[in-house]
Amino acid sequence: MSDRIENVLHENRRFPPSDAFRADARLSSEDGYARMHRESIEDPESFWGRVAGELPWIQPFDKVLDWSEAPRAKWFVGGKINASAVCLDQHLESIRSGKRAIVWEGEPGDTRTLTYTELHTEVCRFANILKSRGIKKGDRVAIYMPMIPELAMAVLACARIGAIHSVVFGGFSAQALSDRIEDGECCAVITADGGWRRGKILELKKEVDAGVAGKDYVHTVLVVRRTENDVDWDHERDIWYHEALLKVDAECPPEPMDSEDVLFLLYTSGSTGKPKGIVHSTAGYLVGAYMTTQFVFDLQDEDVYWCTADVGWITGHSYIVYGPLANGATCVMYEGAPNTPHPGRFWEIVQRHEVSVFYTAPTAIRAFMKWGDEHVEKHDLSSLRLLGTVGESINPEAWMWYHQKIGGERCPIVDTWWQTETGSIAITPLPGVTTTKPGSATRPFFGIDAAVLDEDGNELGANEGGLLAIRKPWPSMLRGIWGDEERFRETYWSKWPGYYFPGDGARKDEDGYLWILGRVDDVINVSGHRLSTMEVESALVSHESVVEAAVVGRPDDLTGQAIVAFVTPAAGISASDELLRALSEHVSTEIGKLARPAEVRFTDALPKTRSGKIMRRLLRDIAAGVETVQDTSTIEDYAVLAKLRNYDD
Ligand code: 7RM
Repeated sequence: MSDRIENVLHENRRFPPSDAFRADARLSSEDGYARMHRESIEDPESFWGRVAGELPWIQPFDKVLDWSEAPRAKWFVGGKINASAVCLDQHLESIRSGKRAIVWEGEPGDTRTLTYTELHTEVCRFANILKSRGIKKGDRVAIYMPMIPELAMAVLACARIGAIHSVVFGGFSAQALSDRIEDGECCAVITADGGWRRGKILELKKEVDAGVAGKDYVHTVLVVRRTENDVDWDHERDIWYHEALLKVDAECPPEPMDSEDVLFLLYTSGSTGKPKGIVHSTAGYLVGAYMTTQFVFDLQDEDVYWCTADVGWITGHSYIVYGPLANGATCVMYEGAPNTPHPGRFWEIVQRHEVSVFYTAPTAIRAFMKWGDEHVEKHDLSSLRLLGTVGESINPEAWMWYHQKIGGERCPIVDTWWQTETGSIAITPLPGVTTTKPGSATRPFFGIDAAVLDEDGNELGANEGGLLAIRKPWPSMLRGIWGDEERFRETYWSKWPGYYFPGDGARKDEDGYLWILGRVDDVINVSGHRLSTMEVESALVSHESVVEAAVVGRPDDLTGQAIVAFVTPAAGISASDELLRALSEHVSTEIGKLARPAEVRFTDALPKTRSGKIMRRLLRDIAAGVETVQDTSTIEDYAVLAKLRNYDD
């Protein structure tokens, strides 16, 4: 049987960067990109050695790459560096010392601004609190916090003393937190009394109390006061941050860390069973985050940069904390929901802080489309000059809306493909160079040798859908799965010898542009035709009556699998047989009869992870009518699941 994924969607629109954008861009010529990319692949040691040389080293490295123990890469061997010093100390002696590092807005409307000098001081004091509790280099510290400045400080304070941080998204349950604390054997948890979400208090301390119950090895719970709700207190274990602050000074030299020392763990849910603690190194990770931030977001000193992700997700690690701060950028950080107190909250923030670079997820863009253009049009978005997306393929309809309504048709859009495992952006347009095509993440970043292969490792031809592969090591690649070497090798390195397997399907078009087809576990096989769920979804969403769609396969005696589509109709449109027929017809014209759903289920919401990814595995079980055995701990809204399950009732 063929393992190819059929290519069904065609997109002919092209968007070259404007002359105005190119005039000031860091990189503005195709030749420049081609030359740099070629060097990064052919001579990675000199390329990355030069980039790494821009960071402040405590002790220089003597070798750029050691791949002799593949898949265990060692980058910048022999060097010593500290991530918090890269993000903070290096700016103190420059014109950036008084520059705003973090411009924060709480959901209730309170604000706080920290300059690089101020953030440095806060991080040093924070680090001294950790030290005063005996926390030291190599210890694991769980961080479970709302999106407040202290979250960034906690991350950087751990990095400063060489403790390994493990950020757990503040919306996760006590159980999810408990599993992650246990897997990493964390000795401390940094949290807050609560955080604001949609006008309500998320009681984080309560979850922590449940999550650490019975774990004697957790000797410290450090609590930041945010929402002032009542909390239970263990006088041995718990300490208030604001009280501890009074007892420490602001002098804390950064711990010299070996390039390959672990900087952090971050858990991702695997396709089965227990979440994987992805391990990232210090220097390689920083070099990746630093360089991608600079080139993908074309960062200039005047920019006000806003990434809307949560720090509990890799996007927040790389593009709220490490990447932007290593570059001395001004970063906006927002605590709350995008529609609190009104659906225009994000645009109000863009206007107020004159955001120039804005990075969000397709799922958020589709929500804005659904809420209506009037909430966008009320605000002045003329400060924006560059837009980005991440998390899943962006359907061309959402891309065009983003381009027109948010970007005012003047901002390039960078559709960035990457993973927790890649550490930093791997496939992306460069905004001053790349002519974009809506829905394509375009071309590999420097150092990324991306190819589309079949199961046997043969490279496929133009427009043949297959498996995405990365054929060379890159600095910010994962260094392992915490405590599970076997799973690390099996999951990522066993498909083809020496090549990294990300688990995504892709095709390369005639211009060498990459189109990500979604997770290969999500591919549907109808009568021997392998279809990407993403493409069928994209066809559905291109119908005017649809805002969102998720497509899965259910077993079918005749065709192997049959397509089931879960569809959210646009505002004011209700489910009807007529709509059903119209959608079937639409998919038929867009893709072909073959891709017509056997069943369409209308729903007002889809089950998603907290980072906005549709949980197709759950939908697959629902479509097949079986009880789910999947890990549901990362689901955003259980009510959605319950509703879908009771569909037939
Ligand atoms: C950053 C992040 C990784 C998975 C990845 C893909 C999907 C991410 C895009 C995308 C198409 C994109 N890390 N993905 N970005 N698919 N186009 N621009 O999302 O570890 O949480 O997820 O997300 O399937 O493998 S993650």
